[in-house]
Amino acid sequence: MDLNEKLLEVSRLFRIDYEYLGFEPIQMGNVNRTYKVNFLLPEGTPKSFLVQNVNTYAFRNPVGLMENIDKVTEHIRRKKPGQLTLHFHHTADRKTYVADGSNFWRMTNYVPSVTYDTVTDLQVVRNAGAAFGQFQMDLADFDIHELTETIPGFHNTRSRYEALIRSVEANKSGRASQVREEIDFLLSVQDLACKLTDLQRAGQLPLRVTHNDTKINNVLFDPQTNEAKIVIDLDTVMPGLMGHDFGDAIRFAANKVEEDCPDFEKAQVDMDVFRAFAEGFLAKTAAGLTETEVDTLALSCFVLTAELATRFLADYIDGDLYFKVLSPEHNLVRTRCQIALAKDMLKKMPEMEQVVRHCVAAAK
Ligand code: GN1
Ligand code: MG
Repeated sequence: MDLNEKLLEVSRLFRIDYEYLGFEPIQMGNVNRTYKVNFLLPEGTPKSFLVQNVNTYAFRNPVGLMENIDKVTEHIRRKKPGQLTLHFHHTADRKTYVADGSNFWRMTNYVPSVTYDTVTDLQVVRNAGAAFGQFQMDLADFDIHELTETIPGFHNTRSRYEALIRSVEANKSGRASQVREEIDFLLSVQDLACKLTDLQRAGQLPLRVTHNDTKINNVLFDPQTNEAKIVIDLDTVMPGLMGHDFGDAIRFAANKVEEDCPDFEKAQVDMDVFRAFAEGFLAKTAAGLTETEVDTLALSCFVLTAELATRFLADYIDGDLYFKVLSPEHNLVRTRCQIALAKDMLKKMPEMEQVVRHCVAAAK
């Protein structure tokens, strides 16, 4: 069966019975394959949906993942009758997926929109902050025990360090000796980088429902107004910390260069972007934050950046097994870029903390 026939078959299983017009591949994320499937309504109006083929190598528990997503999206949808929300279609037997041996399919509504990989427009950044903050608030009353931890220890920084140390000892690729400087730096900041994990373990930071992949290109914007329409890519929705979502968003959006920039010395926090994101995010969330969450929000940016550096570096030493690489040095370039950004964050920490405090005061 060719892809065209397959997408039609999958659409029918999701009970879309309109006249099928065909499909277009869509560039979205680095993990799953996405297609826009086009139909014609009886009155002659075109209507599209998104069909995704989930990468089950990256996501080992796709059924658990879809159960998480289904619960979360339905929770949000119930709160917003009549409003645009992300919606996963169900099969006749109420499943949000179609598994056919090697492939794992799902279908959502199609939302005409634009996304941004890098942003300089501060209003767009502020809107993205508000969208991720609103996502948090929409799920503030959701019971975390209903969610499966589909990637165990995803943001457990202590475990990420243990994994790095194991990779260095195993040295599968023989590359460990070339990256001594990077290993040493990351080890030197280990306790600071593990602060959120340690506070959570000590019961001082609450577990919440978090998105866990808050890159700005996971927000869909209205092409005319640049208002944020919805948050997408819920593959890593799991119990987590407020700082995971704030920190990862800043790590990505507020970096002056892209996360794999070879000119890694240029990696720095853009404080205007930091402030704009914090304003948007905290306007939505500040009222519900604990004091310790507020106190560690700026630090969380450093934590998430250092944590990702350990993941990139471990993967480099393992021989590039997890992250897709475009060149043999790609994971090393990413590591160095994250380390440079983490160092800049340490310098700017007092300023970042001040901005957070200011935004929290303004939101109350
Ligand atoms: C991965 O696949 P993508 O681009 O959505 C990774 C994130 C990292 C990110 C770095 C499931 O996200 O944790 O921050 O790469 N996702 C997973 O670019 O490991
Ligand atoms: Mg993702």
